[in-house]
Amino acid sequence: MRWDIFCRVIDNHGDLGVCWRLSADLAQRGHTVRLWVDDASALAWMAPQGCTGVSVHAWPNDETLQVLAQDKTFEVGDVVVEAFGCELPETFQALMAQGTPPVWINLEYLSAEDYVARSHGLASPVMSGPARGASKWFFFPGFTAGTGGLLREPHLSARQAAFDRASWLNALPIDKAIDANERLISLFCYEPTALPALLSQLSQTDQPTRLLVAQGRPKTAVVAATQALNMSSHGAGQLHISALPYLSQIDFDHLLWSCDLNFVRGEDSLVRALWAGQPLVWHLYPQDDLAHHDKLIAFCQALHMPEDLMAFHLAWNGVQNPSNSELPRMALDTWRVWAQRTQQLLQAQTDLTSQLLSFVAQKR
Ligand code: TRH
Repeated sequence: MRWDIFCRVIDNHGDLGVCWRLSADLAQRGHTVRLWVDDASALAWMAPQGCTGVSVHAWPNDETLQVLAQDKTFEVGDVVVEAFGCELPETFQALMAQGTPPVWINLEYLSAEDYVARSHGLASPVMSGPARGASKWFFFPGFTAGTGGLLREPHLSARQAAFDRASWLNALPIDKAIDANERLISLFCYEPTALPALLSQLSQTDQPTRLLVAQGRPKTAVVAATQALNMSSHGAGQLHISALPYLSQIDFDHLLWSCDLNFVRGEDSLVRALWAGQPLVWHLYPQDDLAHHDKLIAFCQALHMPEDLMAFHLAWNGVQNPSNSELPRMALDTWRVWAQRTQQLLQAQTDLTSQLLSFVAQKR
């Protein structure tokens, strides 16, 4: 089938990260995808190699849409995906109303909260605008049956089985080669108040530790935290801090597969860390109304997280007393058992793209 996927980059990289991953997954299954995005610049490092079957288009302005409307050869896709409620341009909606209406999907944000299973797959009639009377279908990713599932491309486990950790780490462009006896921790976060506590905890552990810091906000946050601690930006004691360049999504997976603990954030890197099967700590996208606290608790409970890992999550996300910047101790052995079990549990679930394809087949 032919797909039109619309994506607005709010801030950070997850909107585009998810839409690209979905587009590439569909294309690799033989579909043709047009990805319409207002700011595609992050694809330069996220997916430098592009993907056959995916064409990237600037978010269409009225002029472009007028041209498309006159272009007799232009056809709206069989499926239109409005990612994260990004509101399709009215003129495009008018094009959708001509001819056979496409299946209109609103792909929602990922959450483990109860409302997801209740809302997933429901139709919402379009009450106004040129597509009035059409139905928009709400598709909610999720961790449990009754939701739309999680993005997991078909060849992922084959890739993981073939991965050569040692040679990938050796080729990593960082300040100092990684030592075999170093514990590896990746850091992808916003600005957690507990970051200084993490750095000082890691500098005093009993094992040499390498913190691999992702480019962008994590790197800036680490510089600020080391200054606050009067610590060198390269770390101290048992801790050595290495800044990473922006990695492609493929290499970002390799980072997660190589580390003994992954600090991830937002939505897409959380799912990739779950597939990595290594201990993870999730930093939620902070929301003013603290809605992310409920989202976090629901996640910890839905995935039966060990108590101490949940306590670590609450501290890392500043739940309870945000001023508390202390962190509980890490228990990587028990956290790894949980991560492996959770990976197996979630891999048994039908992946999001497969569920989306059968959902669309019913609605066409
Ligand atoms: O960047 P994020 O914080 O995006 C967030 C979430 O999507 C959140 O749901 C949304 O509300 C908010 O944006 C607006 O975190 P996320 O979701 O993990 O997306 C990051 C993407 O960037 C992910 O696809 C991984 C990718 N990435 C790389 O490929 N290479 C890198 O070097 C880095 C740092 C990220």
